[in-house]
Amino acid sequence: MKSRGQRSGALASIFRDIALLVAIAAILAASAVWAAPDPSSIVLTGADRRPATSLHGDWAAIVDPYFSGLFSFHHQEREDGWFLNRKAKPGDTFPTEYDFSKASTLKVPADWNTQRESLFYYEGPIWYERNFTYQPREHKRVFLHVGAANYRSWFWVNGQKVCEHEGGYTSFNCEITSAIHSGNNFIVAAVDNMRREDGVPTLETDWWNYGGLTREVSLIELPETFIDQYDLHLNRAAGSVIEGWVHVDGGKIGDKVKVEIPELNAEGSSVLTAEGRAQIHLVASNLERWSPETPKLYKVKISAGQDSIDDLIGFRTIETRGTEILLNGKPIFLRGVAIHAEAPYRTGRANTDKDAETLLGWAKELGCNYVRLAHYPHDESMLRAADRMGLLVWSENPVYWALQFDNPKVLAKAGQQLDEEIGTSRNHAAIILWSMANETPNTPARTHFIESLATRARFLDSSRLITAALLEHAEGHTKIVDDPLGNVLDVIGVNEYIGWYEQRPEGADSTEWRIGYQKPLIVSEFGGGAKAGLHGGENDRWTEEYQANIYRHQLGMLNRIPQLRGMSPWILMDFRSPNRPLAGIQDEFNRKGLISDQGEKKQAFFVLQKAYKEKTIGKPE
Ligand code: GCB
Repeated sequence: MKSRGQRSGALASIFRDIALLVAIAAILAASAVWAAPDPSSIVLTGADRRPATSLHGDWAAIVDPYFSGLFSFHHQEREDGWFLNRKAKPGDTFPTEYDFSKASTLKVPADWNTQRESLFYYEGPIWYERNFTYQPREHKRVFLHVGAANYRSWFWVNGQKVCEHEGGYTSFNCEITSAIHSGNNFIVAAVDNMRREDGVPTLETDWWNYGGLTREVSLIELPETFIDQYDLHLNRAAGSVIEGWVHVDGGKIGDKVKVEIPELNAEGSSVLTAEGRAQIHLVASNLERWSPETPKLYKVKISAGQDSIDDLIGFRTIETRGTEILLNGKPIFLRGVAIHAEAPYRTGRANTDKDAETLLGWAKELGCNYVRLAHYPHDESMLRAADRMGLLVWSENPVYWALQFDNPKVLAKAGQQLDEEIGTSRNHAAIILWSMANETPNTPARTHFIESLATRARFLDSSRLITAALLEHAEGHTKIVDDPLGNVLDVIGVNEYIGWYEQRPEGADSTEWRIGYQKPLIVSEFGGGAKAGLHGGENDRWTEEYQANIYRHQLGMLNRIPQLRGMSPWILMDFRSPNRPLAGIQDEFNRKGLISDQGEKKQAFFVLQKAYKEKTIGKPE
């Protein structure tokens, strides 16, 4: 007979095996949801580093609220919608109701809402068309690169459908090799920004639903076999080892792949496995690590067969130890601010280098070393600027508020957007946190849904930390963070609005916090609204004084949370939201910005700036 000790040992091992099987099943289940990616569009890492033909400029545009360009009068999808004929050909026997050559134009890349007054509130489909000339070359494949199209989009080249996409904040690439020809070509796109119950995000959000081809659209030419994705990062344990992989689309087993960092005289090469992937390992002694103080980027050349790409990559490590966040092995406090992709001064969707430099420049001026890019993946230009300027980034999947968490199709959509987010941005040193969600309701279906996403994110990228912005609840003067989702996170994010949606700002003074997890905590949102230039007493809502008062009391309270490792108050700049109609004050802007949409700094900006610059907030590093 076995002793108690042996029995419990055997039982423990059975439980370990079961736990392992459950974990494997969870991973398989999570991957199964994404097992069949849409073959018509692919994800490219470093797409902005590829030579490209930009299709920016004026596109003919037809507003089609009933979507009759895509659906017949019995609401059947048309294979070759009326719009594709563009205009009546001689001998046509049917009336042609649409003619792009007579239509007015919209700028691309841009949202349509801020281009035409009649489109300000528009939610629905708009058709775009553009002519271009092209000279395809032999043995080359051509891809239509779409930086983002909100929310669903369909594309045809010379009347041939090339792809369909769902998700408004990630880039994708449609192969158009067989549709494009030499000389004059035309492209037709339908973009529909109608909110959907089964969308990601869904019907309710607190930001403007900017529609259109909101980010760069271009043509990228690639060799027949080409590097589609790669991941290069610093090994956590061995300081001078850069590891990762390169994937080659169409590559054959045994094909050679090389990665070089000329400045470091470092080189690594390897061969493709049957999955078209080569593992990379290279020793880079004398490597200067990327950090907010020294945002060093290296030119990295990746080559495989006929293809090569030069990227600019920084190398650093990020991990947690107990309740610490360690950047390059050293504890760091994240002095941050949240940012929406709202364009400074002109409003609308932010999508230029200048927008990124203005927004992140303000964050630097505030004394930040970190920004939360809410609530969806931002434009590549923002991530490049964060890499250059030395700002750590929280990047977020648009799993916002109450999605249909029990709908497997919605999980697949969130998963696809996560794949695109990680696939395109995985080499940005700036990104340290993948955020799975924001303020989701605590239900078993929700927890299961986000757990699957977290499993997927870790499977795709084990070098970064997983987080989410949770909700808190209160017992008397104690705020409690015990959402079960915390179990699957590396870093706990929590949003709270003491002084705005509840209590007076002074309420923070008597508030204690009980965090149910021994993990680093980031207060991912707090704040309150103020109209720039509106002054009054500390107790007068909407004044700059009231907002500044919230910040003063919040800072005192936050400093009393022992495991606080960062904060990103809501928000750097005022942003448009249809939920904010208060006339004369909000005028459809969420006014919680520290800076107005016209660049005016409010008093709270200086309160936070002082705390950040003098490091009176957070644990000394
Ligand atoms: C939140 C949301 C954010 C809103 C903000 C607000 O909790 O995460 O998207 O904009 O509050 O201003 O109420």
